[in-house]
Amino acid sequence: MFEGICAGARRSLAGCVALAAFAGAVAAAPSGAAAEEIVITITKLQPLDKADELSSGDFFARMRVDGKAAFSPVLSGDGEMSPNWRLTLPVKRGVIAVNLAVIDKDVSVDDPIDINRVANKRDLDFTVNTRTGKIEGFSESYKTGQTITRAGTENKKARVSFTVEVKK
Ligand SMILES: [Ca+2]
Ligand SMILES: [Ca+2]
Repeated sequence: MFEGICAGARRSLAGCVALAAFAGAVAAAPSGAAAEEIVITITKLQPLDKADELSSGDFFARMRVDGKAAFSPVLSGDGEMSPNWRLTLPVKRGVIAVNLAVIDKDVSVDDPIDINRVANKRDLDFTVNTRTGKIEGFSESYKTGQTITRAGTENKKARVSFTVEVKK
């Protein structure tokens, strides 16, 4: 099951490990605990300043839900990119707290890129209602499938566009 799931989708190793852990939890849970998946697709990424002093930034995205994480591959560049990264995590039905970060990969410490216009906050926190498709936590509310665009204002910043979907 582990290999089948991971081979069928473009997931990082970390995503596979997280999924395998969840699959074990589901197997042990009583029947009726329906599982769904939240899928974030990063459609556009535009660096707004230099993430690295000496080279183009090397970016990846990380989605976190309930202690599990999914990671995109790394993409280098300094112009507008269309990575179409898909981040997928299994969730229970209901209102799910999601964290989304864009990170510049570095040899020493990975730097979070500012994609949140709120001061001193670089990542995005929002909730997804898997029953209604409502996405909340931004200044306006969205529905699943709509493109959400956010940009940071602090040093090492980017504009990111993404969609959120619920797969049943
Ligand atoms: Ca870097
Ligand atoms: Ca910020």
